[in-house]
Amino acid sequence: MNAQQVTEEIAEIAARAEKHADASETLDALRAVQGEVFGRKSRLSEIKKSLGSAPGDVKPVLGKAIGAANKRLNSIFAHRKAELEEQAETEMLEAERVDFSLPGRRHQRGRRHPVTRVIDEFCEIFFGMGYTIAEGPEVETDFYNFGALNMPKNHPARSDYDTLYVDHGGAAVDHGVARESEVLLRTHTSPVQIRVMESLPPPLYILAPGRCFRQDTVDATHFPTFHQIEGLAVDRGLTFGDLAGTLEQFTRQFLGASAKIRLRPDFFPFTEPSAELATWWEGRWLELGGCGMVDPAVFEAVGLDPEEWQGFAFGIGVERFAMTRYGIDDIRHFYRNDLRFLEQFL
Ligand code: FA5
Repeated sequence: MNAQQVTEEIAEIAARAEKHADASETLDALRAVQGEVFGRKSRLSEIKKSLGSAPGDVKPVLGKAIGAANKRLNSIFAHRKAELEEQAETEMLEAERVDFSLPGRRHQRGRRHPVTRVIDEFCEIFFGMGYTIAEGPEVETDFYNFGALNMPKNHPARSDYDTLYVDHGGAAVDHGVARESEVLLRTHTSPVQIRVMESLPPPLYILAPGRCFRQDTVDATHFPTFHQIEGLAVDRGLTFGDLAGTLEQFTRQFLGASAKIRLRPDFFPFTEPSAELATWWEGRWLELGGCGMVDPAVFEAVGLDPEEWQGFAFGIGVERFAMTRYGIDDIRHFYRNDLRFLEQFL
């Protein structure tokens, strides 16, 4: 082994490594160069390994050369590493710079759906008359939707409601004949009357807004999902006059002082007498819902004495009411999710 030659080679390796280190543009590239120079299979490692078997006079010379090269290379790599780290940090700060002078991005503000808005305003007026809100489930049982409302099985009035039944596996069988499920989507908000009277003692003044479902064919005034607002008052000595006065007061507040209501005899199994509520709007009468005095059979179903308590109830179609209020000609507009329609309601 020629000490002179190897010393020169070590100096060359160091000079080449310095060039490559300086040319490295990233920390990864620098690490790769470092690996090549100091790696186990590198020429420098080979020389280091051969040091053990080198002749006695060559050993100190080579040892010194290797030590010097190591020192030089370590300082070169450390220096370049510091430079690249600083550069990376500067780039990151630049990329993440926040420009405080940029105008902010505005949040798009939503607004209440006209149906929600009518319900809110409706409730507001009745709060003023001392009413509170009650709620019931949208998936009901036959008992609450029909039975307790004086519509036993096979009652002809049931056919007025195109009911959607819920199939949850166990088909009911009556005298060998399969019949509809006991579970259904409520066809009106009237079952809430029963739930309230079962759980709270009178006097009661409650309002129950909510979604109802019927298998109705879609047209300008029918939709399979729609909303009703139920009202129920139970107290001593209530009369039909109280019902008429309440509805008139409400309509005036909602539609204006000149608004007129019309109550015409109607039939609902759960009220007696019953009436159809209509309002005068742009030259014609519009039917809004039904109402009447709570039928004694309903009081009996919930364990209230009909001699002691009287009551009135009403159920109003929210979409139809909103159509009257805003001059909307087709119920389908409410559910098309067309912003051009919805944005007209502040
Ligand atoms: C009832 O549902 C009774 N529960 C109302 C009632 C309550 C009477 C309390 C007496 C005492 P009716 O089936 O007429 O009644 O429905 C009431 C209103 O709901 C209708 O006038 C209408 O405004 C609305 N309505 C009914 N079906 C639909 C439908 N498919 N789409 C939109 N609105 C509907």
